[in-house]
Amino acid sequence: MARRILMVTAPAFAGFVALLLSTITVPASAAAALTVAQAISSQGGTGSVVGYVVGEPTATNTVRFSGFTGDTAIAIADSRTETGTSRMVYVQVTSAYRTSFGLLSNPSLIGEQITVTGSLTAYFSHAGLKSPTAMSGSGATPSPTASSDAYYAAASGKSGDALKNALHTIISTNVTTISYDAVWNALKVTDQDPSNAANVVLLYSGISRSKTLNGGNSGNWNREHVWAQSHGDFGTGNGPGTDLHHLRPEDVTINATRGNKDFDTGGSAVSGASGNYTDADSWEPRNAVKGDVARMIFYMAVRYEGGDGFADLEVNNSVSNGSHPYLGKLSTLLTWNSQDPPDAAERNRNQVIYSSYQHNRNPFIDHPEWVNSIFG
Ligand SMILES: [Ca+2]
Ligand SMILES: [Ca+2]
Repeated sequence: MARRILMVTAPAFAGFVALLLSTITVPASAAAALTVAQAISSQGGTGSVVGYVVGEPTATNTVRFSGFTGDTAIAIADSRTETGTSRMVYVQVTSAYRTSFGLLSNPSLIGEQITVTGSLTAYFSHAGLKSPTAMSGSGATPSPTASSDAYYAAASGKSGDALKNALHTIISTNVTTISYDAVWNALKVTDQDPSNAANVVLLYSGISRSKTLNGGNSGNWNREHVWAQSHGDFGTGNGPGTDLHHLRPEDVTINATRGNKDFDTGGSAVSGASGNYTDADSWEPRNAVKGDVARMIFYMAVRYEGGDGFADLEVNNSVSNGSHPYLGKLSTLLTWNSQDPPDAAERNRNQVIYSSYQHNRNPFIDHPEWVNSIFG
């Protein structure tokens, strides 16, 4: 049976895991689950704890948020964006649960809410839960609501321009920018192929290519600016030109073919990038990343408002924006956001950028419905 599972495709396997998780339930007789904060302050005895999977503990004060190394321990917290280890419970994942709950095997579990039952006792010399007798998950990452997620608290109840302004402040505060050179190594983490840790997945072409083939020659991959650099002329200094939320690995030749075109449907099939189309003034990415592209563009329009030495980037309905700080086509991008909602891989990428690099999030991956509130 295990061999058969390993042979099915990755999406089918994810679906199987989701189905598996959704069918494991805590016995009805179990007492109400503790929050993580309650479990930290009531160590001793047995109990159930509910929390979001945030990482893999490897030492008392060390939790990996990406690049997972094993299936034997996970960290859970009351907020899916938690990075402080003092607000986490470390959960021992015993052999019976590793296939479903180990992060090396299931990196897309990051952000998922789970319930675990076991001994509330120290693990890695840290507040913990060991020897689990039950572990269950919702099978899907719940979209955080503004009321439940501290990160978006200032956006609670807002819509339209007020929501845009609140999100701009949230995603521009306490941000770490990285250098253009550092982008190379970051992309090797954020865009790692889930089925081959030696490779990255190229955005438009979908090709899995060796991480070591980064560079500027034919056959290499390089750093594609999804919001084309010339639309606002922001260059490659720390800022929009190095913002990982819209930088993706792409084949050098495909990147050059996209150039600085706006996004829209139509044109001729692109050689070497199946499912992509282009004409003189626009680029249509493959279906699997249409929504990803739209949400990257909407992020950039909210993140950059002209107050930090860079142009105010905005989305419009043109496909002839040239060097203006605008990118189109708005109506098409709205459709793509709806057609291709965020999946586990896109959410995981957002989490990795947040926890390991920039410490800000793309709100439209967490809340795709905010796209229409602001831009619809
Ligand atoms: Ca997608
Ligand atoms: Ca803007």
